This record gives sequence, C-alpha cells and structure tokens, in this order.
Amino acid sequence: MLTHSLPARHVYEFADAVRQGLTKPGQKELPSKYLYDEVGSALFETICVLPEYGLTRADARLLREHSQEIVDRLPSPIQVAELGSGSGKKTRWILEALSRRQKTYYYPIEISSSALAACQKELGQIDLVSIVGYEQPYLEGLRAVAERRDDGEHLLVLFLGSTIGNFDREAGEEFLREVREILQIGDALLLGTDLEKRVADQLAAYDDPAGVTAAFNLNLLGRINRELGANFDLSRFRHEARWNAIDRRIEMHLRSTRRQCVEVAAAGSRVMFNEGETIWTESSHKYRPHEVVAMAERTGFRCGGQWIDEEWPFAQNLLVSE
Ligand code: AVJ
Repeated sequence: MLTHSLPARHVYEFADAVRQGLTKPGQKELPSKYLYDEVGSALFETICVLPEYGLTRADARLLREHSQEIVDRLPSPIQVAELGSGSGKKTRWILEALSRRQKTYYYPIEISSSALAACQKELGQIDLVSIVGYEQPYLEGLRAVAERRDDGEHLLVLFLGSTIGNFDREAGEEFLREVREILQIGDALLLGTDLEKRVADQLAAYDDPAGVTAAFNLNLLGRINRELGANFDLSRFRHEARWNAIDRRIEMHLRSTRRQCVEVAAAGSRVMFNEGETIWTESSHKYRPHEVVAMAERTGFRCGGQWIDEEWPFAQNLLVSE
C-alpha cells in the first residue's frame, strides 16, 4: 500500500481560500471541498445512512446491480482511477467485476487522508486488485495516473456519488472537458449524477431531523478554528438548506444569528457578520437524464450507457472518450 502525498501545501491553500471567501464583497462563501476533514468525513459517512438521504444507497444499488454489464462494455486491459474515493465501499462491485477477467490496478485520488486510509482498508483485500492512493487534487492525481500507464492500457475513471454536482453547471462541464483531455480514445468515465426529484424530498435530504447535516456543515467552522486558529462560536450559526429553482440545485448555508466579528489567525483576517448574513458552503446540482448525455457529447464523450435508480432518481452514466 503506497500513498503519494503533498500535505505541507494544504494549510496555505486552506488559509488563502478562507481569506478570499470570507472577505469577498456580497455573498460570503467557503469551498465545499474543505467540509471533509476527519470529522467531516465521518459525518458524511453518517449522512449516507440517513433515511432522508437516498443518494448514496441509489448509487451503490446501481453499481451492485449493473457492475457486470458496465464492465462488459469496457475494453481490456483497463486500470481504474477514482476521483474522490471516499470510503471506497461502492467501488468494490466494479473492482470485483473487473478482477474476474484481469489483474486490476486501482488508484483512489482523494484530498482527505482519512478517507484515503479508510478506502485502502476497505478494498485492500480483494484478490487480483492492487491499490495505489494519490493524496492530490483530482486532475493532478489523474494526470499522474495517466502518465504511469503502459501503451495499450485503458483507463476507467470513476466519479461517483454526484460529486460533480458540487460544481456549477458550467464548471462541471469544463471539468469533464479537462478529464477528457487526460484520457485517450476508448477510455471511459463512469459518472454518478443525482437527478431532480420532489423538492420536499431534496430539502429533507440536506436538512435531516437528527441534525447530522447541520453538524457536517457547522464542522467547517470548527475545522477553521482547529487548523487556522479562528474563533468561530458555532452556536452563533445555523445550518440552512435551500432549493434554488433557477439553477436547479440545493445550496447549503450557515446563517449568523447575530451581528458578530470573527478572527482567523492563520489567514490574517477579521471578518464581520451582520445578523442574518450567510456563508454559502456547498451547492449540489440536480440533473435531468438527457442533460447528462448532452453534457457528455459537448465535452468529447459519447454516452455508452445510462442506468437509473427507480427508488431514488439517480443515474450512472458511462461516458466513453471519442
Ligand atoms: C458528496 C457532494 C455528493 O452534495 O449530496 C451531503 C455532499 N452535502 N449532504 C451532496 C453532501 C450535504 C454530497 N456529495
């Protein structure tokens, strides 16, 4: 088990992002990727088992039921890279299906070292599968993986769990284009996308009655306190989930319950909050099935299959590089 990591750089990037996001005129914001420290990753794992949050179960169900069919549509030999592996639980089905026909290399690419460790533990025991983790941003990690493959070896990139939904639609499409640049013809991207559903169901998924999502969101302020020496009082902020009907996305915010001032030592900034002002911490875009196919076609892929869960509308899309 091997991990390529670049930890030192991360704290400066984090401080920089926090300074920029909180001193921005107008809507304050923080990048959602920072929700996933060790506490945040553990809270997210809990979100995934909440009855209100059907997304992860739908994603896993589709992979469990259709992995063989998906793998049968891929060229041989093929290696697997995963963008944001998380705990790696869902990936098992794909790796097992592939390992029935070949020895398989699996490269989880993940900025959360705790998630990477969990993933290596979860998937380290599958026969004929070797794991090499990359603790790097997605595209850097993917470039590193693509460079080390031999001639004639194909690549399957997994981007599951509707993580693409964190990007604005335009940025998501640009991201697909950048992934395509790194790939060769015949390589594939298996893309998980959460689909539009009843607004009440979508809101409940991001504002569960047990308060796990609230804790997940508030932990971002806790993380800034811990890692950047800030003095956020978490009891003075409230979690909020909104449906933005124009952009078709859930937005998570943290609302300041009073006028207050917060210092972030490592970012060298003092931040004023008005009563009722919010920090926008995450977007989760929701898609329509044909929209994903059109996105694929505009970014250098063709859709080689789409599988939709009936219980919780969610799609696995097999995008093939053209
Ligand atoms: C992991 C980005 C897919 O947007 O649904 C869950 C993160 N945020 N509950 C999502 C999340 C609040 C999740 N993704």
